[in-house]
Amino acid sequence: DYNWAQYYELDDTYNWMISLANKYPHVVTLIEGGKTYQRRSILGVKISKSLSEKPGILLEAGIHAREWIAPAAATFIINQLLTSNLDSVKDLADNYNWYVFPHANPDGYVYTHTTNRMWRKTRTPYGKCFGADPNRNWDFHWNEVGASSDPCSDTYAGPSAFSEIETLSLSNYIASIKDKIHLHISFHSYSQYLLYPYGHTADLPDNVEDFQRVFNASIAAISQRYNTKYTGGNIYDAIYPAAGASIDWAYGTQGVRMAFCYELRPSSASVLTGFKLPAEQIIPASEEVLDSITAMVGEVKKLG
Ligand code: 0X9
Ligand code: ZN
Repeated sequence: DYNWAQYYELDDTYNWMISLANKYPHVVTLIEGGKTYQRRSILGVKISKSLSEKPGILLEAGIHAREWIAPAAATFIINQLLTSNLDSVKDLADNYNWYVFPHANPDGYVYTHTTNRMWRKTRTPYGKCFGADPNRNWDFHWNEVGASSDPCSDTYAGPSAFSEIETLSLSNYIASIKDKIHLHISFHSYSQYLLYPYGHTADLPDNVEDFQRVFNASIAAISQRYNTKYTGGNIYDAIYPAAGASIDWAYGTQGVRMAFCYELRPSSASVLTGFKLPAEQIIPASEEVLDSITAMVGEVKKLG
């Protein structure tokens, strides 16, 4: 049975999501963030415990194919929202509508299983190379900084903003529900950072004091359980300039006032091992990020 002691292939997780929709028909709805270049579905679940309108939280993971802990943590959170008996988790499930896409880059993820574990991008052919970086492809200050115009680069921004059908169609889905979304969360790995806009400029978002308050509560909460230290801040200063990321687009163009990117475990490693978080750490890494999101949602709620 599906569990969090191992990493799964795309179809295993999609079949598990389909089984959830069958098991919890009044709570789980399958949603589709569009199709990929290779015609796979970008499958998501909406978790909604009643028909009344509630604030929405959007969680996308797996934009980068090799960051396997990201989709694993997203499915862990889906499962907890549906099965946990803890009051703190039940409150999250009862009081919010969740829109979760564990695999924002399915073609890339399949490729990391079949051919190249270190693949990052989409699989769109561009001359003799493949793929654009789907976290440099969103239409907000696209390709201004921290991205490449070389199709063979791992940070290739693509020939134009939203050139990738994956980012175009997922962005269209998000745009269709933007007024309901109070918080957008993106899961990546690795480095143990929590990041907020912007990536294209050192200028801070106009509500940076709110961001910093939510950030502080979120990184305090993530260390409680296993003493795991996260740092971060605005992306430009905390890691590096990078334009065209999903959370910057959500914040900068959709009016989503709270948008964060988690760079999950491990803290640091060589690129060869950093993306290969041992499967025994899926559960602790996911538990602590759910602790953090619980605190994050509580702080966001206080903002009104
Ligand atoms: O470079 C990236 O896209 C992310 N790091 S990763 O090692 N997972 O590739 C950082 C993205 C954060 N950027 C913004 N939120 N703007
Ligand atoms: Zn990433």
